[in-house]
Amino acid sequence: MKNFTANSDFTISDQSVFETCPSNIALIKYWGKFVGQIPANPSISFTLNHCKTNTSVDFFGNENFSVQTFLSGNEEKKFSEKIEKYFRNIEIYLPWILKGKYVIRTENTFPHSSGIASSASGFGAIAKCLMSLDKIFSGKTDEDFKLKKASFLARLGSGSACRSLYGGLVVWGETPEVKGSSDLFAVKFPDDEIHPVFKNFNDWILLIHEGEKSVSSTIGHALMNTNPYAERRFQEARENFALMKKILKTGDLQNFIKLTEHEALTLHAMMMMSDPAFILMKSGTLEVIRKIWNFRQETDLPLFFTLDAGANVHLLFPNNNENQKIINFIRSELIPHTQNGNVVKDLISI
Ligand code: 2P0
Repeated sequence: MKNFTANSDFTISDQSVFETCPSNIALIKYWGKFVGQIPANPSISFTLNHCKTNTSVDFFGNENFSVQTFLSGNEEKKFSEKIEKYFRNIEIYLPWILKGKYVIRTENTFPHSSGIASSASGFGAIAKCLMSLDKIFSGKTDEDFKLKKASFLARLGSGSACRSLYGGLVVWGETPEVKGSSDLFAVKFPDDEIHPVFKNFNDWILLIHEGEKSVSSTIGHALMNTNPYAERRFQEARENFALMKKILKTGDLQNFIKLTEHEALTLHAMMMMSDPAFILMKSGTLEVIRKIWNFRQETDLPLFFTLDAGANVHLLFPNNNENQKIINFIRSELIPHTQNGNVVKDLISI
């Protein structure tokens, strides 16, 4: 952490910066953390192509510290309070951060209150804006360092956000499987360790439930502290990470499907084993999973799912010319389980 602390060698001025940051979906899940936003196990995620947050920051230097935030043009006082607290927490890393007034305008490219997590792309975009300001104020121009520090700062806002900065497959959490990996920031998973079959995938997000979920991820993570299965889960996640690395290299799609679905179901099993227990899946989530399994059994076609901490289902299938049957099936059998017929069609390309 010492590396990212900064001295007070800076000159502030009024500035405006703009940054965009994508969302990500984990294949090996982060669920459970230690003090200081340290993950209990390594995770790996696909970066999405279309689901992004666009953020502009107007900084007025030498005014009293305050934060005003607008989401899609509407003032969000709760966001402002959260960001103000976040800025106070990271002052040792950006010593100029409390020396001005901020007007932050942010919007997501995915529908508002769709139930798609915006904290990853949101904190990713803010951290990028902060590092752009830091570059101006401190005169430090090392782009690699700037990216790494943006990931480090994004993590302190929301853990999964640190995986949104690089594109492609991204790893967060120290593991002997990935050189340079760290609990403090994410790193890119090497492109030459990824078989071509995984380099062009569809991720269609079925909006089973739109709107806020009943239990936040932060509370969900905290409940792992008393979950009797937590240690076993953290150990299994490490084993699964090693297995995933092999699968990514060899292009073993069958085992990729099996492991990705297992991770998603384990995440939700952990929620059910928490005290108090909670369930974020809806009946539509379960119906979709049942139908996907039947479809695969009948057709042998590579349609599978992963889940975030919510009811929506991420449908994963290779992006090639042979998937018309899969698309027809999604249209006729799966979309009817969405709340309002909405699907966010995203892509993963590496
Ligand atoms: C992940 N999730 O790996 C896991 C799997 C959701 C399901 O990280 O408390 O918003 O801000 O660190 O990162 C969602 O939790 O939680 C999450 P905080 P975060 O993507």
